[in-house]
Amino acid sequence: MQFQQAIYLKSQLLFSSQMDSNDAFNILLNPNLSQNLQKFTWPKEENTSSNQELNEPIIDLEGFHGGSAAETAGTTDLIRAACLGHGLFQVINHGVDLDLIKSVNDHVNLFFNLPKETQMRVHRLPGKIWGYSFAHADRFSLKLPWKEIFSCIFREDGHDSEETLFFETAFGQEFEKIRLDFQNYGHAMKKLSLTIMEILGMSLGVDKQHYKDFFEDGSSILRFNFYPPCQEPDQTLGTGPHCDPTALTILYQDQVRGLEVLDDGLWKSVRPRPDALVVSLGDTFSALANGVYKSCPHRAVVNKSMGRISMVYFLLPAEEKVIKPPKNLVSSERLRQYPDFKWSDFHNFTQNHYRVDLATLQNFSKWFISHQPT
Ligand SMILES: O=C(O)CCC(=O)C(=O)O
Repeated sequence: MQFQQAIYLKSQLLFSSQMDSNDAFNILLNPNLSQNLQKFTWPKEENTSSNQELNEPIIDLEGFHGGSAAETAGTTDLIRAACLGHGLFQVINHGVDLDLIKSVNDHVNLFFNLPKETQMRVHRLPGKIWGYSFAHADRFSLKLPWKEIFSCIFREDGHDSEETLFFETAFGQEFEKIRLDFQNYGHAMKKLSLTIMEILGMSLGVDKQHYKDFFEDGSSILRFNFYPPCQEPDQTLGTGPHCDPTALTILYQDQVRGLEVLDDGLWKSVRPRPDALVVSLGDTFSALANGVYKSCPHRAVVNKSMGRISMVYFLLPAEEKVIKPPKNLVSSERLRQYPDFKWSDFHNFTQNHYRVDLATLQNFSKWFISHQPT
């Protein structure tokens, strides 16, 4: 069967290049191919598509950037409507240099085309977020996603971080140009995400500085996904159904379709637009909005003939900041939906106790409350 062959080939590729370098990959190197096949197979109810396109708003940020009150009000209304529904919209004239996006996309493309042994120089180490991994094989035991991932953490002063040193050691001088582009991309995304935080604040009737100030000292993750073509795309998923545990996600996708959002009970495709960035809400923002806005349920499908790249920026609060909604979002009609918690608590839950899915925040809340000292 072709799907089996595809897995076999991928496994052989990994096997030939890094046999003993990473336990995480052993799962894929298991000689028992039927077991491997099973690990990439998702139940039918989780991978049916509707063949419909999502009707998300395309929001032009030019008026907001230019200070137009009328356009800002229009933008705020559109964003409120999207966030009361599925939680996703696209932005154009977002202020991120399109050449920079292209440059980062080129680096990412190049990386995913490197020989496996070069990629494996930066394979993700246990307990770290950054680095290269295949199929999240170190964290997931069943229903593996059909993708390769390269992640980095973005910090404003990232030059001397452990992670930068790790990449520099692996790639040498050549990494400098890439590091600079990643750094500039991270800056631009952070700036855009703080702008969106202003608009989200206004859309919820909260002081426009409220969420912006909250995230000012936060860090961010850049995740680059590569979805190889798959001979049996209907049996697997590139990224399983989930809501991001983080606060806000800004995604650039190449022109190959794959991102889908659960809307009215149907998985609908988010059409790639060359100049647009896709923005979606995560669980942490939902908690900060006392559940008035929900996080966006999404996933990525794969296809038979074309590889796909997505570049995902996740905005996070500072580790120890307490996540709680502003007073005006809590009332006797709308009681607190989630407990006070810190990003470090939530992150620990998703890394060590729970595989992220569509109900992470609800399950975290229960777990967190039950683990509080009495
Ligand atoms: O690649 C995509 O379109 C979605 C990626 C995603 O949801 C993720 O990396 O968490």
